[in-house]
Amino acid sequence: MKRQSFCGWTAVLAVLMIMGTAPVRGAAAGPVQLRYANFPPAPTFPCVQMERWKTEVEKRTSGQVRIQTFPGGTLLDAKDMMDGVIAGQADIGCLSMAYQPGRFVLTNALSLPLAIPSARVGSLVLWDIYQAYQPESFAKVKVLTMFTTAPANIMSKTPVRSLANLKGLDLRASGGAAQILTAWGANQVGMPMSDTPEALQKGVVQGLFSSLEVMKDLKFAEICPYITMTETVIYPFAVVMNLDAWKALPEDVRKVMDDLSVEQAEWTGNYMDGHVEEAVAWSRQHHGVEVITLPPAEKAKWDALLEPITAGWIADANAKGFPAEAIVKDIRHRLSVRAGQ
Ligand code: DTR
Repeated sequence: MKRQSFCGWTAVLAVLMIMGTAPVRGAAAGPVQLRYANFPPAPTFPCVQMERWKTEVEKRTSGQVRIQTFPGGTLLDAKDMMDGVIAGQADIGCLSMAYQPGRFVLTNALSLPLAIPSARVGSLVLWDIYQAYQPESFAKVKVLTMFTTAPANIMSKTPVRSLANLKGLDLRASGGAAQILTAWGANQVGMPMSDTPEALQKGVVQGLFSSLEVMKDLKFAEICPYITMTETVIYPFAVVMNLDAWKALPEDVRKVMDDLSVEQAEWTGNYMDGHVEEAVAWSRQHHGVEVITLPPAEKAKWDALLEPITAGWIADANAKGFPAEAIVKDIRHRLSVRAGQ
């Protein structure tokens, strides 16, 4: 018994000595390390905004936090992003809500054909709506920011000058944008943006429906010599953090991240809007891309085909228990407010 008690006390002493030297996370142990997962390639705007956020957080926390970024799906891919962050496979993740339309019903309302004029306005209204309604779909994470693309346009291998040119054309899109292609008579092919370069090269699709910066960032100008301006719909994104990782952060670090939320939304919107202009100019200059503007009478036909989409979303969202008409009315109001700022 005595021998046992001596051994027992020795073990306790050893543990206490080790504990006494073990670093306390976030205190004497040096910076908190956070892993930030993203799904598209590094040159694309979701990753450009990720690097800007990393720089600002590391600067504003005076080095208390170090963020390791993982572009290109190297830590989590597009469809696993939300569940991967909830499970702690990454501390932070950037996700395109269009890839899971049934999961993000409320915030995907921003993908309705509401004539959102720019990524800046879309990003600020998306953040306003998230703050106002706090959707249940984000209850298991901390939302660090949200932003949108610039309005989507058609990028194609063959010219699209009319609905007749669009009929049956295989075009890549996702979420609300996919519904719009279907309404116009195209054949929408759903896939994450990260899968689109291969689909274009293999001829699985004849183009895509998205914001135009990818003409440069993913070099689609080399494959799609035509752009048809529709300026119809944006795609919404969210940057989310694992809740345990969030709660483990020092209070002053959490304040830095909270204060960055709407600033990052606006920064990303402004970046996107400016980069789209650059990408279109680059595509025309370096690849002779033709930008097609639809005559007003033709554009009116396209717009008329979209009218049932918003009514359809309202019916679906009402059935799921959302105050759908009030949400759409609120979005329209906030669009007019943010557009005027
Ligand atoms: N096309 C939408 C959004 C999007 C627009 N540009 C990029 C660049 C990288 C990833 C996504 C996007 C989408 O596929 O989500």
